[in-house]
Amino acid sequence: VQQSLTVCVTGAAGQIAYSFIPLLLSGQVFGQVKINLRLLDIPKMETALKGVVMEIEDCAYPLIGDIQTGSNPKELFKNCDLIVFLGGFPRLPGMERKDLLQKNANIFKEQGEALQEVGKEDVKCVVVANPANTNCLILSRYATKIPRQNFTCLTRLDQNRAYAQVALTLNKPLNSLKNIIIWGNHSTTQYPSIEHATVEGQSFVLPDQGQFIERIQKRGAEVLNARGNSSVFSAANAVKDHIKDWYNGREDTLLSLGVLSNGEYGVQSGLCFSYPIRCLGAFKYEIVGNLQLSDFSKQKLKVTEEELIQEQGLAESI
Ligand code: NAX
Repeated sequence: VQQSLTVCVTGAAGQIAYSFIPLLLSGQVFGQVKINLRLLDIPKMETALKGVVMEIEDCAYPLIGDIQTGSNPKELFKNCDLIVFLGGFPRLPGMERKDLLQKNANIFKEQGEALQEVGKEDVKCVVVANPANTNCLILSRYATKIPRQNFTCLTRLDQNRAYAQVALTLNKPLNSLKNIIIWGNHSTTQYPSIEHATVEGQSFVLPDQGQFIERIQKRGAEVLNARGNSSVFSAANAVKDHIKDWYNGREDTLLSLGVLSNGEYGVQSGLCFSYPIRCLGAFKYEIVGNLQLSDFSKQKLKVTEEELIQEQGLAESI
């Protein structure tokens, strides 16, 4: 059992960080482990970051260790055991996808270089900022001394959304469901699959699978339209679930994490692809590579893989 962990949160003055930090410091991610906190954001958010630190102090969390804030990843990534990448360039009105990809590729290039220079060789990374899969891939490219399995991106929010919708549709408790899988990109091409899923140990079908898939693919936009703002506490909650299960392991079900592909299921090696994952504890996992896929599923995997190949090409043209 760890006595203390050093955790950096990037985009720490942003919305998801504001919901995630309390989960981390109240012991909901690592249990009763002391947390040294590193908060990174851009220089213009320096005052806002100070405000976040004041609120952390005012919570009087017993688990808080030391806190450092700043805008230089080379200072803040030092000695970190885990880095949660929430910081990114937002999509502004009129901005093309290509521009967004390249802006973020630049940020993740710089942060990857910082990791390579000052990072611990066993640091674990969770990329949340969009385009999450491709940002994760770029990060790993520039931090070659860190093992590739230490890089993950978040598709747990999509997984949680899929579980919730299936539970509501079948009118069954959430904990009776297992092995719903998110394949591919955290985008509208993702493939939320019930092909290997069970309810109370039995496989099942949905009344309208097409509608289910589309609902999960577009859930982010559905929340945005209703709230006038993107998903925040559900995203923070998913970051908590992702790290907690990756750290502790999970025996009872397959999980979905974006990880660097070694060619499993014919996906281009090197892409950051959301796969069925078995979390083994102590931040170890394996990609479950031997599930039988229907032709329908194979075709869905191709679509999302092609989008990731395209994103990779755009990001590389920086
Ligand atoms: P916010 O815009 O509230 O916060 C982002 C923060 O990042 C800001 O404080 C900004 O100043 C900071 N930032 C920008 N450039 C930076 C840099 N180079 N270094 C450090 N910090 C930097 O966004 P928020 O709602 O918190 O969302 C964070 C990210 O999560 C966004 O990219 C968003 O698209 C992504 N999401 C990903 C999800 C997923 O499932 N993978 C779901 C939720 C969310 O949409």
